[in-house]
Amino acid sequence: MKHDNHTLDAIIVGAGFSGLYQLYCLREKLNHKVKVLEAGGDVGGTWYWNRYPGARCDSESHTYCYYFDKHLLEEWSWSERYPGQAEILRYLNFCAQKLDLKKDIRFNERVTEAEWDANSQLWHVKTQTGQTFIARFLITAVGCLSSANMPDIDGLSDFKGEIYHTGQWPHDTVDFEKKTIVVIGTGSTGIQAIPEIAKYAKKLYVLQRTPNYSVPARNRPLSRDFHSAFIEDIDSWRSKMLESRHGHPWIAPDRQVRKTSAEERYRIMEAAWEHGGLSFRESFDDVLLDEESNNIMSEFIRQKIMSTVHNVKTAKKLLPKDHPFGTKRPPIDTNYFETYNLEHVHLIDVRQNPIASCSSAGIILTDDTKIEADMIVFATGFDAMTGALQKMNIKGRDGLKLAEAWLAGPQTYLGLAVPKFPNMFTITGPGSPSVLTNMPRAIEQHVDWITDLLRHMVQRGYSKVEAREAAANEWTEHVTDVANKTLLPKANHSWYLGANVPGKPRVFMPYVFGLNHYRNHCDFIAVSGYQGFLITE
Ligand code: N01
Repeated sequence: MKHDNHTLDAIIVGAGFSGLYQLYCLREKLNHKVKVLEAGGDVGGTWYWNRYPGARCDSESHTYCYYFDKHLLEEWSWSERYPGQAEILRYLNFCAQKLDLKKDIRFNERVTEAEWDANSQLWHVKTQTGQTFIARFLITAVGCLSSANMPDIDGLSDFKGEIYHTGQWPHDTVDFEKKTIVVIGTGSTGIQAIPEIAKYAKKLYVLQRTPNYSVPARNRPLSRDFHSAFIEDIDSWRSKMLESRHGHPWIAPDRQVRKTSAEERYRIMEAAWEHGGLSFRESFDDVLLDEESNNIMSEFIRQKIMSTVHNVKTAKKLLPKDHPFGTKRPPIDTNYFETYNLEHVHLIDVRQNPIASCSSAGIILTDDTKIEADMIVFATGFDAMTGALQKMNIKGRDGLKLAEAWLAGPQTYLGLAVPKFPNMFTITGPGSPSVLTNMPRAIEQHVDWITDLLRHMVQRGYSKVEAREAAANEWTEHVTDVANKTLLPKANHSWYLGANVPGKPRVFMPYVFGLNHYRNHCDFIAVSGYQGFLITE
């Protein structure tokens, strides 16, 4: 594409898994002039920010990595079944160095504004440092869970102790020793952090609003033999992941909970529980489709909680009852429920007795109970899927703000593009399978697809592409329809629905039909000449 020396072919926002791979593809395959703008001080995305104790991925290590380059797979060997935060950061640095990516990344450049200029047909992107970058394409690679959700608690600024949000964890060591600590939130993050913080705290209060299902991770070290066997078999691992709904290397067998005898299903669930990890949910294929089947599996987990936690009152408080298993992102844990057997760990139900305010000394509950603390840790999640995109103040055609366009919920075509926002792509955007999958598989698919579309445009001399409104409307309706065929929208407080953020429209955002079906559909759209897009000179 032709432009002056200052104009880039593309600006990519974010240097996590998606931004790094998109940079590599555009630079190496299309010879594009590209800059990545990254708010953080280094590569890593979610793994740069989420440094809280216990932070670890729930996809298995040898699947939670790039598969596009055999050398990267061969040269990096993972040390544990699930990769810890620090190891993932080392891995992404290794990839960035091998592929020489950092030279095209501007760190500490938080995007504050991006505007489409109809005259020049270019994006003008401004950052917090006052710089402006100009490019033909704007590609967001900001992750789905990167805008922290901080509850608005009356008097929080009066608190004299330390305050942390798990998603914005400091780089310096946080010292828990001899301290009384409050953790708010029992999602995947809280469930990982609580056992680690409990190891050091003098006293730990867990403020739980919604009890959660959690399955043991059964993390363990991996041997060199594991790595060699994996390398021998990479193609088979890859094809299993690509054939599956979630991008993990397992496929739910054609087996339904309800149609399996009580004895047999107990045996299956017990074996899956012992094996540990997210595949527990895939022991049957009707868990998210059939309420009665789901209830049987949910009850199995409730019994595990009752038999793990010694104090019956505490155990009962931990039983998830207000949503079916798997309808909120299922956490996997290491000694989460066991932690409540420690004498210095106290569970407080803030659904029954909500947080009223904060004082200089700690948290005050509605019944006037005062919890004095040295530190409050917010494990309260994210303004998921749309938060980080909207924070960038993106303006499309005729000055339309993305926040206005999405007032009633995100409207996208394939989760990849938004009508009235020409030449903009949203990697793992709302309306794509993203958070319901093993993310690197979803990311590679999106990046490959965007790269192919840009190649298609270069080859034909086109310079502008925009999703058609009718196609986006139809896709967004389809996303809602397929979600409604499952139990997933039944979780009242789920971030999948935006229900965790006050005032956010209640719309089921990820695409539940499966990464395998989604990929086929995207491929079909490409071979049909990019149906649903208006591509022009
Ligand atoms: O966030 P969450 P998260 N007062 O939204 C509670 C991924 N992830 O950071 O359920 C009191 O799930 C809230 O209560 P409720 C993964 O996709 C992956 O834990 O809304 N409590 C909930 O308990 C995950 O799903 C990994 O009633 C308040 C908690 O805070 C996603 O990130 C590890 C509150 C928030 O849970 C987000 O997980 C970690 C308030 N005002 C995360 N506001 C792995 O790969 C919120 N809460 C393993």
